[in-house]
Amino acid sequence: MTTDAFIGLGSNLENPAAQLAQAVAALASLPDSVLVAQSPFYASRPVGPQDQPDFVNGAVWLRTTLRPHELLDHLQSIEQRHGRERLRHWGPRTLDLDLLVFGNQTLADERLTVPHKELPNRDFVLQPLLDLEPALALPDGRTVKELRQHCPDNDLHKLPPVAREPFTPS
Ligand code: A4P
Ligand code: MG
Repeated sequence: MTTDAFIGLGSNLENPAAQLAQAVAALASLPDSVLVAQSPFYASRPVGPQDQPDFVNGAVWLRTTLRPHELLDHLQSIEQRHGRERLRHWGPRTLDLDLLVFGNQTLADERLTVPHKELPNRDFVLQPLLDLEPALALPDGRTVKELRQHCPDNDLHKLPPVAREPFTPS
């Protein structure tokens, strides 16, 4: 079965926009998946600890026959290849890949909560989703558009386009 999956990308270390561009290339080459579209990238103030650099955020739309936990495995292995270290909750990171929406599925187990639990509170997630698919709705019927109107403002700034990095398998 083919599912439309939306993935959030975030980075605030070691040239964040380049981290995201490389991650988009890695996502585009995942098995059993095609990249439908990528959003613009945005600069945003950190949510959580304030003693860390601003973030760059974006999102991609994948059409995939992977199952959700298989997709999460791939996201985590891409994070690892980007030197991701899990040091502090909501702290700085070279690359964070979150599975935001997986078709109309709702999942909650020890590894995976979908839709992502913070999605309604984060303009840096909702705005790229709106850019990708203005009609997107969550399984409970709430639209991303209405969530975006009610979520806290995090001073988003759209960044100029970054050239897609060639993907080099490691
Ligand atoms: N996990 C559960 N559900 C999911 C999902 N839908 N997608 C589990 C991905 N992972 C999911 O994640 C911890 C565990 O969440 C994983 O092992 C996975 O099994 P993590 O990325 O290792 O750890 P974390 O940073 O402690 O938590 P989390 O929840 O990923 O942090 P967030 O919510 O991503 O927040 N400010 C701005 N402006 N922009 C940002 O991108 N990001 C964060 C991190 C904080 N502030 C930010 C930003
Ligand atoms: Mg994460």
